[in-house]
Amino acid sequence: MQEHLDELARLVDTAGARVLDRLTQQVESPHPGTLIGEGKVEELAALVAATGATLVIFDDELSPMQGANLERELKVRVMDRAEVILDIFSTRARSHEAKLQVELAQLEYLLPRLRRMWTHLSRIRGGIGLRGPGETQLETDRRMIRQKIQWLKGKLRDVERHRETIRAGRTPMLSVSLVGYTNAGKSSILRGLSGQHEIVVEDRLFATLDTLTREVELGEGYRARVTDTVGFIRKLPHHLVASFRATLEEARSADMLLHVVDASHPSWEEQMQVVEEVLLELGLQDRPVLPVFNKMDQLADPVDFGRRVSAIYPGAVLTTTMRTDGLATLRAALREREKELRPPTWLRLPLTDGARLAALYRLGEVMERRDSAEGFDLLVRLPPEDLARLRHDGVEVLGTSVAGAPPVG
Ligand SMILES: Nc1nc2c(ncn2[C@@H]2O[C@H](COP(=O)(O)OP(=O)(O)O)[C@@H](O)[C@H]2O)c(=O)[nH]1
Ligand SMILES: [Mg+2]
Repeated sequence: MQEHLDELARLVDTAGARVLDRLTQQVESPHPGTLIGEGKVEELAALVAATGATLVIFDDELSPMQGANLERELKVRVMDRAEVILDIFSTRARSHEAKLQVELAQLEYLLPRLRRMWTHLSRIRGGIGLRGPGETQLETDRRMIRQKIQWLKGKLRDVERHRETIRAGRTPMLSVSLVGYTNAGKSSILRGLSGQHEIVVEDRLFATLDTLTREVELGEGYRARVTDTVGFIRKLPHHLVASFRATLEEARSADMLLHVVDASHPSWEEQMQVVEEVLLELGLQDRPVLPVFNKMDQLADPVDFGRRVSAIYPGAVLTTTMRTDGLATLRAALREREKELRPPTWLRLPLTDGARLAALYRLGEVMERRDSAEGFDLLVRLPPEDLARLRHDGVEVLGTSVAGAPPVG
């Protein structure tokens, strides 16, 4: 509970407000009109008066009606966690795409709360001579917002198509997407893997809103395409999840998701659960997931932690971005995954096909080579797409084998 409020306080800080005080209540059955009980509303009003607060933020979701009622009672602006998150997103969106997505989420959030927002507006303007909006005005506004929502959705579909085209044109290689709770270290991992120090890492919530993709070297000639995206958090507004679909499309097309977990966080288990729920909401629950426990340098007993976690998540990878070799385990795990996707295959090239022979060394890993009068026999690991192309071009495929000798036939 306190921890949820600590997290809310960090969100509020990120949004640029200062926390003056906190109030909690164990709500047995939420009050339909105000969420918290009558007595608690009075207590809250007194606290607002005593501290001179200009804003009250609820960790739990408020219905449009509850928000309006509370504002009337407290006479200050009232927000819920979702609105704070939306606010942060709106100030942090950089790319055209992120801006479209945030605006869509904001309008979807605004629509059922329009009347209340109008009240704000008239209060801010002093309210002198300004009547509240008439029903016709509200209806006009609603219609305009709906039109804008449709327009934004259309734009985002264009963005999605554009991304698809880019994806289709890329050289095929293992692709992985970093997902995880905000602040777990996703961007740090991409920075460490790619060696690109301009990637933004911050001890803040939601430093990253834009999808960023980098091709990284895994060692032994293996490479992967790694994508960093927006982090998840408890009670991420549904509108936001829905409107970030285009960005998260990258994750859908990835061969594998890397679920980055802050192992040093006291509630890492709850955070993992939140991430899994968001993945479910996005329809990504069936993607292969590799759990990556990061910030291992912060643990008092990393060996014990590793043992416990491997029992629950076999194959889990332990990392730290604070040491130069802290991502070696992750690189190795990704290489292994890539090898699984490329079973060793024996090919036979005619002796005259020197050009293709050179291409094979470039495209894949040549594990063994036997030259004979019949041609070059090669045991290679190749991306499935390249293998398919070779077959199509008439290259003789002798078979798939892990054993040393080429299958005779
Ligand atoms: N101690 C420690 N801190 C880390 C590690 N990885 C990232 N951090 C810090 O955690 C914070 C969030 O990192 P960031 O990569 O921006 O997280 P993201 O929100 O998941 O992208 C930053 O202050 C990082 O310096 C790690 O392995 N160990
Ligand atoms: Mg980040």
